[in-house]
Amino acid sequence: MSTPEANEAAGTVGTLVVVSNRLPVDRVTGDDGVVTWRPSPGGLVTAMEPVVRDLGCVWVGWPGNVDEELAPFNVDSMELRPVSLDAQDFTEYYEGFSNDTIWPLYHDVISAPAYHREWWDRYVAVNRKFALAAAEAAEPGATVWVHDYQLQLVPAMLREARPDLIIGFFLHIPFPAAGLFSQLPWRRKVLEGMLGADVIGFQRVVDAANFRASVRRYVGAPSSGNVILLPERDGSEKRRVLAQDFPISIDANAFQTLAQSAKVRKRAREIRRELGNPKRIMLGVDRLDYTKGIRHRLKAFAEILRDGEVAASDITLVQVASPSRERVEAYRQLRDEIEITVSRINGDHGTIAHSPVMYLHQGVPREEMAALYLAADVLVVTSLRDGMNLVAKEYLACRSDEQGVLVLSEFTGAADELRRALLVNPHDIDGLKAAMLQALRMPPREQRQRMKALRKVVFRNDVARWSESFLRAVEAQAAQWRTNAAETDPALMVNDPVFLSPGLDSALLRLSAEQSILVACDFDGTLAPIVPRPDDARISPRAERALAALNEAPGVHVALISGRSIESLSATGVQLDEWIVAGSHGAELVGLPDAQLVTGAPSAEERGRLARLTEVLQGLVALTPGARLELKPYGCAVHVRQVSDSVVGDRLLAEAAAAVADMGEDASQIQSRTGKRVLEFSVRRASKGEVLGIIRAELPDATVLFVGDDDTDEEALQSLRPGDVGVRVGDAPTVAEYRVADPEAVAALLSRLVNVRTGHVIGSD
Ligand code: ADQ
Repeated sequence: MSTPEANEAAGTVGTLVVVSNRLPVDRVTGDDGVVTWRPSPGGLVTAMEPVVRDLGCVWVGWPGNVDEELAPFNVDSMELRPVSLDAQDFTEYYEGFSNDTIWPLYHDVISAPAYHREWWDRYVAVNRKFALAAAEAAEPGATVWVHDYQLQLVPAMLREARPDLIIGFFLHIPFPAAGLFSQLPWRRKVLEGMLGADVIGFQRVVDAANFRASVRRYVGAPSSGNVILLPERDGSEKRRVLAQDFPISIDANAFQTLAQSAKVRKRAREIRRELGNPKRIMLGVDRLDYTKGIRHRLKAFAEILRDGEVAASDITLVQVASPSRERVEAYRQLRDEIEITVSRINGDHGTIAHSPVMYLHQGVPREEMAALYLAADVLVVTSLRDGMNLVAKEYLACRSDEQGVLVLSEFTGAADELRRALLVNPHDIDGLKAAMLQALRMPPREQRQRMKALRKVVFRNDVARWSESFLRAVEAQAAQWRTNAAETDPALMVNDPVFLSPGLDSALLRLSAEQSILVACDFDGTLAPIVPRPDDARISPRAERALAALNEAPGVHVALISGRSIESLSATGVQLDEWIVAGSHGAELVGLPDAQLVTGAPSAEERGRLARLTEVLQGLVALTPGARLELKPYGCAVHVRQVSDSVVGDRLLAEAAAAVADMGEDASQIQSRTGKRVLEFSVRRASKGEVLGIIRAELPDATVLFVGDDDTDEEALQSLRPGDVGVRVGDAPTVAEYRVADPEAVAALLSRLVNVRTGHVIGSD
């Protein structure tokens, strides 16, 4: 059982009640016939385990056998409340409506969904059983967390029975586009069932958006950002429901620790040996499900062997496919097809000594899985549609050696976060083959660079953070509803004190709907207010929070494009690690997915020229009190912001320009730029426009928002294309279509983009 203190820390009231189709335990019958239960492996359990371990909970679910009445029992820190299902419940509610109607429909109709009225009736009846069991288990005012597509009606049924409860619902699988969802004969009832919750969590931004669109269409309830406003019959407001993405993750540390254990490392070496020490091991781990694209993976693999791109004797594809839903016809067929294909590949390309595909139709214990992850040079995830895909994250968590390559389908929720994986469209077999070959041939250095970045994402966003943020949102939503406090009204909070012009606001709305966005900003005068001493410049906290939120949002990249050197940007304290950063007007560039593009150190020739330039300018600047020479990796800048007499300052700038023009052969190789009370010289030709071009070549699908305040930003603004949004800060002449007044307005603009893209609110400071 949970302790009140622990629950308070998580923001929940009373004991947390979790409701899911299956109880998270498996029955073990000992030799003496005594039945015990142990926590079972698998998607939801894996994710919830750390939360429950810390908090304890009551868990309501089906124990896994039909026609069995069991009294509540305890396993570890969980009190388990079994819900009994009979054989017909199992066939019609579970195999039928859940796995042969909702599952294929929500996975974009990869297999045709079947619609049967008796399945639906049974689904309603079984959902009621679960709701009643949860209602009985929950203490007054408790938080109930309902999971997944089998129990979509439970939230509303539970609210009706127990209006005192705080209810969260999380959908582990995708939510389809309104056009597909509209097929479901009981679409409105399903939406109303889910809307019984205070918070509805989805894996991806697009799932939440799809849901809100269906709610608008079939329930007639509008939304403001991520908040759905449920009307009463008379049109007055009844309740607010938050429908937002909460991408699930794994207990990354636990996987890492497991993979670092001597036993698992030894087992990984053993696996390699047992496979005959092939040069490369490729791994696939899935439930045997048609959504996982196993056929596509095998087809691409077979073609690589057929084309002679890789010798069959040099490679083994280990495919672990755990048995799943074996009584549903589509799954039976799939198993047959896969097993025929595997035999065909091994028949065509194998020898007595070696089979290129090692196929295991079985679940694998977690330790063995960690050893497989360690042994695998490449993990291939080819889902045609997948809510998240935890296998991809587990692989990354296990690879503290920073080796190994992840080939990842862009149709997984994980692809929204894991952008440095080799992303593939599994329907494009040629593209998939190319990615597999790239992965198999990737040099260790590039593996390390990618793996490092990918692991960062998994460790930052682990399952503890997932559950905490979900439970916090549930509690906040409920508190707000209870107090009905105007100051926490999200609709009011998005009304920013800074007014953005309607034209710019609609440009942001249009931009936010793009699949891929690059938000590129200048620093001084744009994100950071101009201050007398450049060293004192600081990014506005609100802009920093907004950029961090944008950078975490799927499909959004953040770039800083500044005249400052990267070192000088870092010295202001701004956190650059996660962003693309172009310094020294683009002469320096870091953080692009393609590490090749990261700019190297100055050449010997550039260093020589820079030394001569510095010498000339140092002499001049020393003579003018208040003037300062800033040294950069590729140039130097003469600052006169602190020269008290502006005429003297201007004269120094003119003298500096003349002195550099006099530098003989060097002069033609030195580029100069005028900024606000600063004249800059660079020994490497670069411009903000050019560097923006380099960045966008790496992100070819991105639509760009560029914000800058300086004349040097005009080069970037000029390079924008139709559909991009250009914003100039201040009132100087510009080619930009939009203007804002100052860095405070830039922070408001970025916050607005966060709100319309993700529904999150970044308040003003
Ligand atoms: P699943 O479709 O089951 O989950 P996935 O997220 O890849 O898919 O895997 C869940 C867990 O099962 C992982 O911990 C994995 O290690 C384990 N697993 C998979 N195959 C296994 C095997 N052969 N042997 C042993 N263990 C195996 C659903 C959704 C996903 C979503 C999760 C969690 O379909 O999209 O990521 O829920 O929300």
